[in-house]
Amino acid sequence: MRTKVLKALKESKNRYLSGEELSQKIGVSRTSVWKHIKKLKDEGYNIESVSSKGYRFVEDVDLLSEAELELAIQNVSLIKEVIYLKSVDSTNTYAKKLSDTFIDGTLVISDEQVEGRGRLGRQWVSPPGTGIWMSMFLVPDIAPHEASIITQIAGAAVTKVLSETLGLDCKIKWPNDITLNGKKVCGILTEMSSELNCVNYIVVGIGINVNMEEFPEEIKSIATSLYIESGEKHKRYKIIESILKEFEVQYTKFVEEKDLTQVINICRGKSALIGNEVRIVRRNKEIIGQAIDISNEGELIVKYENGEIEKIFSGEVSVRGINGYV
Ligand code: BTX
Repeated sequence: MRTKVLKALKESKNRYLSGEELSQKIGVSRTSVWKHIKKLKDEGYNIESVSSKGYRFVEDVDLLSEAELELAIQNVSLIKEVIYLKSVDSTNTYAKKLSDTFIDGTLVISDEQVEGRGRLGRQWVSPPGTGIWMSMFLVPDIAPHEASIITQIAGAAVTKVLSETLGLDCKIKWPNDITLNGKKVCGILTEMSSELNCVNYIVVGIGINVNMEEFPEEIKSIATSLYIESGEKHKRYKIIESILKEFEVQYTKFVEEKDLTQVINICRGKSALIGNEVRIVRRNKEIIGQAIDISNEGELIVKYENGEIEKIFSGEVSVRGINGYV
Protein backbone atom coordinates (compact mmCIF):
# COMPACT_ATOMS: atom_id res chain seq x y z
CA MET A 1 0.00 0.00 0.00
CA ARG A 2 2.85 2.37 0.87
CA THR A 3 4.21 1.70 -2.63
CA LYS A 4 0.95 3.02 -4.11
CA VAL A 5 1.10 6.16 -1.96
CA LEU A 6 4.69 6.80 -3.03
CA LYS A 7 3.82 6.18 -6.68
CA ALA A 8 0.83 8.55 -6.59
CA LEU A 9 2.90 11.28 -4.94
CA LYS A 10 5.75 10.87 -7.44
CA GLU A 11 3.35 10.91 -10.38
CA SER A 12 1.65 14.07 -9.22
CA LYS A 13 5.06 15.81 -9.41
CA ASN A 14 4.74 19.22 -7.75
CA ARG A 15 0.97 19.24 -7.49
CA TYR A 16 -0.69 18.84 -4.10
CA LEU A 17 -2.79 15.73 -3.61
CA SER A 18 -5.48 15.99 -0.97
CA GLY A 19 -5.92 13.22 1.59
CA GLU A 20 -9.33 12.56 0.05
CA GLU A 21 -7.90 12.25 -3.48
CA LEU A 22 -5.18 9.91 -2.28
CA SER A 23 -7.55 7.75 -0.26
CA GLN A 24 -9.89 7.37 -3.27
CA LYS A 25 -7.05 6.66 -5.67
CA ILE A 26 -5.58 3.97 -3.46
CA GLY A 27 -8.73 2.65 -1.88
CA VAL A 28 -7.84 3.10 1.80
CA SER A 29 -9.04 5.44 4.53
CA ARG A 30 -7.61 8.93 4.99
CA THR A 31 -6.16 7.84 8.32
CA SER A 32 -4.34 5.03 6.58
CA VAL A 33 -3.02 7.48 3.94
CA TRP A 34 -1.77 9.74 6.74
CA LYS A 35 0.00 6.80 8.43
CA HIS A 36 1.76 5.82 5.20
CA ILE A 37 2.81 9.40 4.55
CA LYS A 38 4.20 9.62 8.08
CA LYS A 39 6.18 6.42 7.57
CA LEU A 40 7.56 7.68 4.24
CA LYS A 41 8.60 10.94 5.93
CA ASP A 42 10.26 8.96 8.73
CA GLU A 43 12.19 7.03 6.09
CA GLY A 44 13.57 10.32 4.79
CA TYR A 45 11.22 11.34 1.96
CA ASN A 46 10.69 15.05 1.58
CA ILE A 47 6.88 15.30 1.59
CA GLU A 48 5.18 18.56 2.38
CA SER A 49 1.79 18.55 4.16
CA VAL A 50 -0.34 21.68 3.98
CA SER A 51 -3.66 21.41 5.80
CA SER A 52 -5.81 23.16 3.16
CA LYS A 53 -4.10 21.58 0.13
CA GLY A 54 -2.87 18.11 1.01
CA TYR A 55 0.45 16.42 0.31
CA ARG A 56 3.23 17.24 -2.15
CA PHE A 57 6.37 15.35 -3.08
CA VAL A 58 8.97 18.10 -2.78
CA GLU A 59 12.01 16.44 -4.31
CA ASP A 60 13.24 13.04 -5.33
CA VAL A 61 15.99 11.94 -2.98
CA ASP A 62 18.47 9.10 -3.22
CA LEU A 63 16.72 6.80 -0.81
CA LEU A 64 16.25 3.07 -0.78
CA SER A 65 13.08 1.85 0.90
CA GLU A 66 10.79 -1.12 0.51
CA ALA A 67 8.20 1.02 -1.33
CA GLU A 68 10.83 2.48 -3.66
CA LEU A 69 12.19 -0.95 -4.52
CA GLU A 70 8.71 -2.39 -5.05
CA LEU A 71 8.25 0.36 -7.66
CA ALA A 72 11.63 -0.41 -9.21
CA ILE A 73 10.77 -4.09 -9.78
CA GLN A 74 7.25 -3.47 -11.08
CA ASN A 75 8.29 -3.94 -14.70
CA VAL A 76 10.83 -6.71 -14.13
CA SER A 77 9.01 -10.01 -14.24
CA LEU A 78 12.14 -11.99 -13.29
CA ILE A 79 12.03 -10.47 -9.79
CA LYS A 80 9.09 -11.79 -7.83
CA GLU A 81 9.92 -10.52 -4.39
CA VAL A 82 12.14 -7.87 -2.87
CA ILE A 83 13.61 -7.79 0.63
CA TYR A 84 15.02 -4.48 1.78
CA LEU A 85 17.32 -4.29 4.80
CA LYS A 86 18.87 -1.25 6.47
CA SER A 87 21.96 -3.23 7.37
CA VAL A 88 23.13 -6.81 6.95
CA ASP A 89 26.34 -8.80 7.13
CA SER A 90 26.24 -9.58 3.39
CA THR A 91 23.28 -9.81 1.02
CA ASN A 92 24.82 -12.96 -0.50
CA THR A 93 25.21 -14.58 2.92
CA TYR A 94 21.64 -13.57 3.83
CA ALA A 95 20.22 -15.11 0.64
CA LYS A 96 22.19 -18.32 1.14
CA LYS A 97 21.12 -18.64 4.78
CA LEU A 98 17.45 -18.23 3.84
CA SER A 99 17.64 -20.21 0.61
CA ASP A 100 15.15 -22.82 1.90
CA THR A 101 12.48 -20.16 2.25
CA PHE A 102 13.25 -18.11 -0.86
CA ILE A 103 11.46 -18.36 -4.19
CA ASP A 104 13.15 -18.10 -7.59
CA GLY A 105 13.51 -14.39 -8.33
CA THR A 106 13.97 -13.02 -4.81
CA LEU A 107 16.03 -9.85 -4.59
CA VAL A 108 17.83 -8.83 -1.40
CA ILE A 109 19.05 -5.24 -1.13
CA SER A 110 20.71 -3.62 1.84
CA ASP A 111 21.63 0.00 2.45
CA GLU A 112 24.80 -1.21 4.18
CA GLN A 113 26.82 -4.41 4.50
CA VAL A 114 29.04 -4.86 7.52
CA GLU A 115 30.69 -8.02 6.20
CA GLY A 116 30.40 -7.53 2.45
CA ARG A 117 32.30 -10.25 0.63
CA GLY A 118 34.44 -10.39 -2.49
CA ARG A 119 35.89 -13.54 -4.05
CA LEU A 120 38.18 -15.93 -2.17
CA GLY A 121 37.20 -14.56 1.25
CA ARG A 122 38.16 -10.99 0.38
CA GLN A 123 36.29 -8.09 1.92
CA TRP A 124 33.93 -5.78 0.00
CA VAL A 125 33.66 -2.33 1.57
CA SER A 126 29.93 -1.44 1.64
CA PRO A 127 29.18 1.74 3.63
CA PRO A 128 25.57 2.95 4.22
CA GLY A 129 23.64 5.36 2.00
CA THR A 130 26.00 5.42 -0.95
CA GLY A 131 26.14 2.14 -2.79
CA ILE A 132 24.10 -0.62 -4.35
CA TRP A 133 24.57 -3.87 -2.48
CA MET A 134 22.18 -6.45 -3.86
CA SER A 135 21.81 -10.18 -4.47
CA MET A 136 19.47 -12.00 -6.80
CA PHE A 137 18.38 -15.48 -5.76
CA LEU A 138 17.73 -17.49 -8.92
CA VAL A 139 16.88 -21.09 -9.71
CA PRO A 140 17.77 -21.50 -13.39
CA ASP A 141 17.36 -24.75 -15.26
CA ILE A 142 21.01 -24.95 -16.34
CA ALA A 143 23.93 -27.30 -15.71
CA PRO A 144 26.34 -26.41 -12.89
CA HIS A 145 29.22 -25.83 -15.33
CA GLU A 146 27.18 -23.13 -17.08
CA ALA A 147 26.72 -21.08 -13.92
CA SER A 148 29.91 -19.02 -14.15
CA ILE A 149 28.59 -17.22 -17.23
CA ILE A 150 25.91 -15.60 -15.02
CA THR A 151 28.66 -13.34 -13.63
CA GLN A 152 29.34 -12.09 -17.13
CA ILE A 153 25.65 -11.65 -17.89
CA ALA A 154 25.42 -9.43 -14.79
CA GLY A 155 28.64 -7.63 -15.77
CA ALA A 156 27.32 -6.96 -19.27
CA ALA A 157 24.03 -5.63 -17.85
CA VAL A 158 25.79 -3.26 -15.43
CA THR A 159 28.22 -2.11 -18.14
CA LYS A 160 25.42 -1.43 -20.62
CA VAL A 161 23.51 0.67 -18.08
CA LEU A 162 26.56 2.62 -16.90
CA SER A 163 27.68 3.38 -20.44
CA GLU A 164 24.39 3.84 -22.30
CA THR A 165 22.20 5.35 -19.59
CA LEU A 166 24.78 7.28 -17.58
CA GLY A 167 27.27 7.92 -20.38
CA LEU A 168 30.26 6.55 -18.43
CA ASP A 169 33.07 4.83 -20.29
CA CYS A 170 33.42 1.74 -18.14
CA LYS A 171 35.36 -1.44 -18.87
CA ILE A 172 34.95 -5.04 -17.78
CA LYS A 173 37.92 -6.63 -16.08
CA TRP A 174 37.12 -10.24 -16.86
CA PRO A 175 35.37 -11.96 -15.26
CA ASN A 176 33.81 -10.02 -12.39
CA ASP A 177 34.93 -6.41 -12.00
CA ILE A 178 33.84 -3.24 -13.74
CA THR A 179 36.23 -0.33 -13.86
CA LEU A 180 36.08 3.38 -14.62
CA ASN A 181 39.34 5.10 -15.50
CA GLY A 182 41.28 2.05 -14.36
CA LYS A 183 39.68 1.82 -10.92
CA LYS A 184 37.12 -0.63 -9.63
CA VAL A 185 33.54 0.72 -9.47
CA CYS A 186 31.62 -2.56 -9.35
CA GLY A 187 32.27 -6.14 -8.29
CA ILE A 188 30.17 -9.24 -8.88
CA LEU A 189 30.16 -12.35 -6.74
CA THR A 190 28.17 -15.33 -8.02
CA GLU A 191 27.74 -18.26 -5.68
CA MET A 192 26.02 -21.54 -6.33
CA SER A 193 24.60 -24.56 -4.55
CA SER A 194 24.40 -27.59 -6.81
CA GLU A 195 24.25 -31.36 -7.14
CA LEU A 196 26.39 -33.17 -9.68
CA ASN A 197 24.00 -32.45 -12.53
CA CYS A 198 21.66 -29.75 -11.36
CA VAL A 199 21.74 -26.30 -9.87
CA ASN A 200 19.85 -25.90 -6.59
CA TYR A 201 20.20 -22.13 -6.68
CA ILE A 202 22.46 -19.30 -7.70
CA VAL A 203 23.05 -16.08 -5.80
CA VAL A 204 24.27 -13.22 -7.98
CA GLY A 205 25.71 -10.47 -5.79
CA ILE A 206 26.33 -7.07 -7.34
CA GLY A 207 28.12 -4.25 -5.54
CA ILE A 208 28.29 -0.78 -7.13
CA ASN A 209 30.01 2.24 -5.65
CA VAL A 210 27.52 4.99 -6.49
CA ASN A 211 27.76 8.17 -4.42
CA MET A 212 30.88 7.71 -2.26
CA GLU A 213 33.06 10.78 -2.03
CA GLU A 214 36.06 8.87 -0.70
CA PHE A 215 37.27 5.40 0.23
CA PRO A 216 39.21 3.94 3.15
CA GLU A 217 42.99 4.16 2.85
CA GLU A 218 43.46 0.46 2.02
CA ILE A 219 41.44 0.62 -1.22
CA LYS A 220 41.81 4.31 -2.15
CA SER A 221 44.23 3.59 -4.97
CA ILE A 222 42.07 0.92 -6.65
CA ALA A 223 38.46 1.95 -5.92
CA THR A 224 36.26 4.66 -7.37
CA SER A 225 32.58 5.62 -7.49
CA LEU A 226 30.17 6.89 -10.13
CA TYR A 227 30.13 10.22 -8.27
CA ILE A 228 33.94 10.56 -8.21
CA GLU A 229 34.18 9.86 -11.94
CA SER A 230 31.11 11.78 -13.14
CA GLY A 231 30.89 14.61 -10.61
CA GLU A 232 27.18 13.82 -10.27
CA LYS A 233 25.19 12.13 -7.52
CA HIS A 234 22.90 9.39 -8.78
CA LYS A 235 19.60 7.92 -7.61
CA ARG A 236 20.37 4.33 -6.70
CA TYR A 237 16.83 3.06 -7.31
CA LYS A 238 16.96 4.24 -10.93
CA ILE A 239 20.22 2.39 -11.55
CA ILE A 240 18.86 -0.73 -9.83
CA GLU A 241 15.75 -0.70 -12.03
CA SER A 242 17.75 -0.29 -15.25
CA ILE A 243 20.19 -3.05 -14.32
CA LEU A 244 17.43 -5.50 -13.38
CA LYS A 245 15.63 -4.84 -16.69
CA GLU A 246 18.79 -5.38 -18.70
CA PHE A 247 19.82 -8.43 -16.68
CA GLU A 248 16.37 -9.97 -17.17
CA VAL A 249 16.64 -9.70 -20.96
CA GLN A 250 20.10 -11.27 -21.20
CA TYR A 251 19.56 -13.89 -18.48
CA THR A 252 16.32 -15.07 -20.09
CA LYS A 253 17.97 -15.30 -23.51
CA PHE A 254 20.69 -17.46 -21.99
CA VAL A 255 18.51 -19.73 -19.85
CA GLU A 256 15.82 -20.25 -22.51
CA GLU A 257 17.76 -20.15 -25.77
CA LYS A 258 21.44 -20.43 -24.73
CA ASP A 259 21.91 -17.16 -26.61
CA LEU A 260 24.90 -15.20 -25.32
CA THR A 261 25.51 -13.08 -28.42
CA GLN A 262 24.87 -9.68 -26.87
CA VAL A 263 26.55 -10.52 -23.59
CA ILE A 264 29.75 -11.65 -25.30
CA ASN A 265 29.67 -8.64 -27.64
CA ILE A 266 29.56 -6.34 -24.63
CA CYS A 267 32.22 -8.31 -22.72
CA ARG A 268 34.53 -8.19 -25.76
CA GLY A 269 33.81 -4.61 -26.76
CA LYS A 270 34.23 -3.30 -23.23
CA SER A 271 37.05 -5.58 -22.13
CA ALA A 272 39.79 -3.96 -20.06
CA LEU A 273 42.04 -6.95 -20.74
CA ILE A 274 41.95 -7.78 -24.46
CA GLY A 275 45.16 -6.56 -26.06
CA ASN A 276 46.91 -6.16 -22.72
CA GLU A 277 49.44 -8.20 -20.81
CA VAL A 278 47.95 -10.11 -17.92
CA ARG A 279 49.37 -12.05 -15.03
CA ILE A 280 47.61 -15.35 -14.54
CA VAL A 281 47.84 -16.51 -10.94
CA ARG A 282 47.09 -20.19 -10.51
CA ARG A 283 47.83 -22.09 -7.32
CA ASN A 284 50.42 -19.47 -6.30
CA LYS A 285 52.18 -19.77 -9.68
CA GLU A 286 52.26 -16.73 -11.90
CA ILE A 287 52.46 -16.74 -15.69
CA ILE A 288 52.55 -13.69 -17.93
CA GLY A 289 50.57 -13.74 -21.13
CA GLN A 290 48.57 -11.55 -23.43
CA ALA A 291 44.77 -11.49 -23.32
CA ILE A 292 43.76 -11.84 -26.96
CA ASP A 293 40.02 -12.47 -26.91
CA ILE A 294 36.95 -13.72 -25.08
CA SER A 295 35.44 -16.89 -26.51
CA ASN A 296 31.78 -17.25 -27.49
CA GLU A 297 31.32 -19.20 -24.27
CA GLY A 298 32.85 -16.44 -22.14
CA GLU A 299 36.33 -17.84 -21.48
CA LEU A 300 39.34 -15.52 -21.55
CA ILE A 301 41.76 -16.49 -24.33
CA VAL A 302 45.38 -15.93 -23.38
CA LYS A 303 48.54 -16.30 -25.48
CA TYR A 304 51.76 -17.08 -23.63
CA GLU A 305 55.30 -16.07 -24.57
CA ASN A 306 56.01 -19.57 -25.92
CA GLY A 307 53.12 -19.17 -28.37
CA GLU A 308 50.79 -21.49 -26.48
CA ILE A 309 47.14 -20.41 -26.37
CA GLU A 310 44.85 -21.21 -23.45
CA LYS A 311 41.16 -20.68 -22.74
CA ILE A 312 40.63 -19.78 -19.11
CA PHE A 313 37.40 -20.46 -17.24
CA SER A 314 36.35 -17.89 -14.68
CA GLY A 315 37.03 -18.75 -11.09
CA GLU A 316 39.91 -20.99 -12.06
CA VAL A 317 42.55 -18.28 -11.87
CA SER A 318 43.11 -14.73 -10.72
CA VAL A 319 43.88 -12.29 -13.52
CA ARG A 320 45.78 -9.09 -12.87
CA GLY A 321 46.93 -6.34 -15.16
CA ILE A 322 50.66 -5.77 -15.39
CA ASN A 323 50.51 -2.00 -14.94
CA GLY A 324 48.50 -0.86 -11.96
CA TYR A 325 45.12 -2.34 -11.16
CA VAL A 326 44.13 -3.32 -14.70
P1 BTX B 1 36.92 -9.26 -5.60
O1 BTX B 1 37.47 -10.36 -4.79
O2 BTX B 1 37.21 -9.23 -7.07
O3 BTX B 1 37.33 -7.85 -5.02
C1 BTX B 1 37.58 -7.66 -3.64
C2 BTX B 1 38.71 -6.67 -3.53
O4 BTX B 1 38.31 -5.39 -4.05
C3 BTX B 1 39.13 -6.39 -2.10
O5 BTX B 1 40.15 -7.27 -1.68
C4 BTX B 1 39.61 -4.94 -2.13
O6 BTX B 1 40.95 -4.87 -2.59
C5 BTX B 1 38.74 -4.33 -3.22
N1 BTX B 1 37.53 -3.68 -2.68
C6 BTX B 1 36.88 -3.90 -1.53
N2 BTX B 1 35.77 -3.13 -1.43
C7 BTX B 1 35.72 -2.40 -2.57
C8 BTX B 1 34.82 -1.43 -3.07
N3 BTX B 1 33.73 -1.05 -2.43
N4 BTX B 1 35.12 -0.89 -4.28
C9 BTX B 1 36.19 -1.26 -4.99
N5 BTX B 1 37.09 -2.16 -4.57
C10 BTX B 1 36.86 -2.74 -3.37
C11 BTX B 1 34.50 -8.51 -6.08
O7 BTX B 1 35.37 -9.33 -5.39
C12 BTX B 1 33.08 -8.95 -5.81
C13 BTX B 1 32.35 -8.05 -4.87
C14 BTX B 1 30.89 -8.38 -4.75
C15 BTX B 1 30.18 -7.48 -3.78
C16 BTX B 1 28.70 -7.75 -3.74
S1 BTX B 1 27.84 -6.56 -2.84
C17 BTX B 1 26.42 -7.52 -2.80
C18 BTX B 1 26.87 -8.95 -2.59
N6 BTX B 1 27.03 -9.25 -1.19
C19 BTX B 1 28.30 -9.51 -0.86
O8 BTX B 1 28.71 -9.79 0.27
N7 BTX B 1 29.06 -9.43 -1.96
C20 BTX B 1 28.30 -9.09 -3.13
